[in-house]
Formats: sequence, structure tokens, C-alpha cells
Amino acid sequence: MTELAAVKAALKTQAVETPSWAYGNSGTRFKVFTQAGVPRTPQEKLADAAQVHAFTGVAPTVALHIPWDKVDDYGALAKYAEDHGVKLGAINSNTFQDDDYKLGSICHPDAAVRRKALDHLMECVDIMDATGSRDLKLWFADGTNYPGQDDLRGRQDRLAEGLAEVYERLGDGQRMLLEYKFFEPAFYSTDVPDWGTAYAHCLKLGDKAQVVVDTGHHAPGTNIEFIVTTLLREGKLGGFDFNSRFYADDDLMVGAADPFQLFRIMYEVIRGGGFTSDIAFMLDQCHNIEAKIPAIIRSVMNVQEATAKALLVDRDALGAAQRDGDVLEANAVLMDAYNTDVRPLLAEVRQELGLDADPMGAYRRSGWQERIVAERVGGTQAGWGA
Ligand code: LRH
Ligand code: MN
Ligand code: MN
Repeated sequence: MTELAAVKAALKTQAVETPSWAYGNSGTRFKVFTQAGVPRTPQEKLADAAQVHAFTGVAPTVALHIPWDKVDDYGALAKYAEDHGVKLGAINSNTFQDDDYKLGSICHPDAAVRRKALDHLMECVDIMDATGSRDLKLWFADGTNYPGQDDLRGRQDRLAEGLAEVYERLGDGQRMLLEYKFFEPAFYSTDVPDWGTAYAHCLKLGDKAQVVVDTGHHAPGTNIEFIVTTLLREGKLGGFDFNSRFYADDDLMVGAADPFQLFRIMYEVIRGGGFTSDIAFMLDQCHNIEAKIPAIIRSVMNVQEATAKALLVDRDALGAAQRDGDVLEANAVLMDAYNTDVRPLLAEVRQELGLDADPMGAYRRSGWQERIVAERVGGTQAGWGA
């Protein structure tokens, strides 16, 4: 295989998971602008996700958020997805929207609230059993706002205890992905604020516990690709929640704020053997002012472009320059790949997959948007927290 053929073959195997909540009305804690045609049910979200997969060819799974995607029969929902050409992916838990969680969930000082949160997490694993999902994605809004509000160490103990109970419940082939976030909604302390804390808990739990890196969950200036490399080296990188941020957890389209960072992350993934592993490449975004399905198609394409550039890095030349201590040449090799226009290559890849070379245009021409605007009238549009 020529090198270019190998790059194309790799790009054809790529899989980006799209989040059900990105199809609904969601975004910012200020005004959420509603859009016509937005899904009213989990099934309609899946139908939209199937469009993204149909036009990109690389978005075969959809993450659910419970209870936002609550249905009576999850097996039937999985079947519905498959009938539409996609599968259900990670199950995202939600222990942050009930009044009971004011002081936290599994780290809460009151055992009754901890029990409620744990029961929800157990229910999420039941749902995974029904859907065949591999991953339980855990993000906790737990933390404190004021020094002295609660015992920092005690909260870590409760966290460890709760996570261990969930870990025990996981079946063969199931994993828990622990997501960290440096602040928000808590402003003084957060119980899983960084990769080190997530890693320490996952290490103690065992192989089925892995860390998930949400690209929007770091302090400005953080070298995320270094975290990626370290977690990969330790066999503890479970997946990504991709999105872009300019300031905090902005949840904008991945590759919009900093395509160079996305390239550097994908380079470390490939360099560390993570491209062909079990890592879940997921989006976690909200589209408040832009059209949702096209925004998700654009996001998937942005991930593809960063990946293609990362695959094009001449690693032999880079290694030689690094061994020679040739700083400028090493940097130039990396930048050559980054500065390559990979859009023609990706157009070829799509055509070889039997797809339109231009997913954005193909979606626009498909008539799907007009159809959902006409058909999805009445009912309540699904949104953040629905
Ligand atoms: C938290 C988060 C987490 C949630 C999602 C809706 O900020 O990134 O992944 O489940 O947003
Ligand atoms: Mn996330
Ligand atoms: Mn987030």
C-alpha cells in the first residue's frame, strides 16, 4: 500500500460519535434560541443523527443522555437506531439537574442523596444492558462554592466509594469513562477537577475504568495533547468529548476555535497507537445560534481534517530531525502536515465510500431540513434538560 492509500484506509475506518443533545435546543445558561424542525423525541434525534452518518459516513453511533432520552423500552430504541442505520453509543448519566443535587450527588454529605445518585447510575448500566452500549460516561457536577463548605477529603472518600459500587455493577465488555472538568457549576472546589484525579480513581478501580478528556474542560493554555499522551501511555485514555472553547466550557463546534490544537491532539492519538484502539471519539456540543445538523456535519468534517493532517505527518523525517536536535526542521515537518490542504483527499475518500464529496452541500440539497421543519410541528421540542 502506498502511504497515501494507508492514510485513506485509516480515514475510512474513523468513527465519530454524535451526542443526542446536540440535535435538540440547547446551549448557554442564558437564552436558548429555539429552532424549527428540532426533534421532539429521542427517536427524532436518532433520525437526525442518521442523516449526519449518511452524509459523512463516519458517524455511526449516537450517545444518549439519561433522563433527557428517557424511553420505556431501550431495546426498542436500539432497534429503531439500527433500522435507521446507526447504533446507540455511550450512555451519559445525569446527576446534576435535580434539586436534591444542590450540594452534590455521589459526593453529597447526605447518604440518602448519594443513594439516589447511585441508583441512577445503576439504572444507566441497566440501560446499557438493553442497548448493548459499551460505555457509561460519568460526569459529576459535584463540588463546593465556599472554603469550609464541606470536607474536601471526605468528598473524595465518598466519590471512591460510589465509583466502586458502579464499577462492580459493570458487565463483561462494559466500561466506565470518568470525565473531569476544572470548574462549573462549582466555583471553589470540584470533586473531579482534572485528569490526575480522574486517573487516580480509575487506576484504583481497574481496567474497566478509563478517563475521558473533554477538550473544553481545561484551564486556558493547558497542553491537552500532553494529557492525551500521558493517559495513552498509561493505558487509561477511554475517550474524548470533542468541542471548542474560547473561554470556558463553550461547547462550540470542535475545530472551530483552535484547529491546530485538534491536530496536535490527533497526532498524539496516532503516535500513541490510539487511533486503532478502543478510544471513543465523541462530540459534546451545543448549537444555540447555528443550524444543528449542519453544525454537527461540519464538526465531524473538522475531526476528519485534523485526523488526515495528523496521519500525513512524516514520522520518519520527524524522528530524524528530533534525534538530530534540529528544532526548526522538526517543527517544520509537523507544520508541513498541518498546513496541507486535506480537503481534496477527504473528498476522494468520501467518493470511494460512495458518498457525495461535499457533505454540507449534499445535506442542504437533500430536502431533510425542509421536511423536518414541515413535519415536526406540535409537541414539545426536546432540549437541554428535556
Ligand atoms: C459537562 C458535560 C458532560 C455532560 C455534558 C452535557 O459540562 O461536558 O459531558 O454530560 O456536558
Ligand atoms: Mn463532556
Ligand atoms: Mn462540558
